[in-house]
Amino acid sequence: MRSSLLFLQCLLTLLLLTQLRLSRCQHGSEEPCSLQIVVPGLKGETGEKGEKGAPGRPGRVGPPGEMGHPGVKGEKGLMGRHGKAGPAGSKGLKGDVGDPGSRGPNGAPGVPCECAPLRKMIGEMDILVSQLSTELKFIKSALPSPAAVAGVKETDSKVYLLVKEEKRYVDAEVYCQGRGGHLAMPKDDAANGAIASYVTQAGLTRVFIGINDVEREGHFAYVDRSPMSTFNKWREGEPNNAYEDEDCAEMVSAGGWNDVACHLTMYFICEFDKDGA
Ligand code: GN1
Ligand code: CA
Ligand code: CA
Repeated sequence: MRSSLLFLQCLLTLLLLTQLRLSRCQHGSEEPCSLQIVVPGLKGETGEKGEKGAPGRPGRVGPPGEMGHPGVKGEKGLMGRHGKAGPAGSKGLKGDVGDPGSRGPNGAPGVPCECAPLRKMIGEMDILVSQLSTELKFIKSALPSPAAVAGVKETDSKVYLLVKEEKRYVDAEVYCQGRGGHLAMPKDDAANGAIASYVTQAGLTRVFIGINDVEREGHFAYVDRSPMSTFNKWREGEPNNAYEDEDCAEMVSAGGWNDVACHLTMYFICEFDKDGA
């Protein structure tokens, strides 16, 4: 088997060499083409051992080793920096009252009292207190039916009270007298304007005022029986005693007056003198 293999190898080598020689002939060689057979010689003897080779390349990185034993504990480090300030704490309890201090030195001698100006001031304050008490009593008297009282309006000398209860003229005057006043009696432009603005601010269009000609037709007077002076605010064409039945008076929102029947019911305005007026 081995010798037949060797024979086959020799035959292949011979074929190869034959091919080579043929190809050289075809490429224009001056040698005449001839067939030469080349046969390999015998195997030589084993040579001497060569020198030691150069060191090889480093091997691949190995897997991580096992964890070592814990080392010896190190020394304590230095103190760290201060941390940030924390939130404020809750307020502490009040401390005990301290002991009284020792008595101070005597003050300088006083000057003789000038009592007259002080007495005068005290007298004036007494008057103010009494005025305030009167006003407070009045306000309190108006309180039992606060829903009906649309606040008060003041001038230098009067306090006006708008009463939002519909009453006939006589009942309205009774109501005002029961609180120490009368139906409003405008006796000059300032008073008439104050009452008119009060009515307008309240969003009303008409209120009874304290003027009538009940005693004598055509001769109007105030409800406290004081006569009417030249001042009046009758609207154009009034008083007209319409239906021969108009002996009382109303103020409309712009401040003008109109005579109306006394048996009508409507809101009204009371007036009160301020103390000393
Ligand atoms: C009113 O109701 P009539 O229009 O006739 C008013 C009178 C006025 C008159 C002026 C109850 O009368 O007092 O003079 O308008 N009567 C009532 O036009 O308001
Ligand atoms: Ca009349
Ligand atoms: Ca009228």
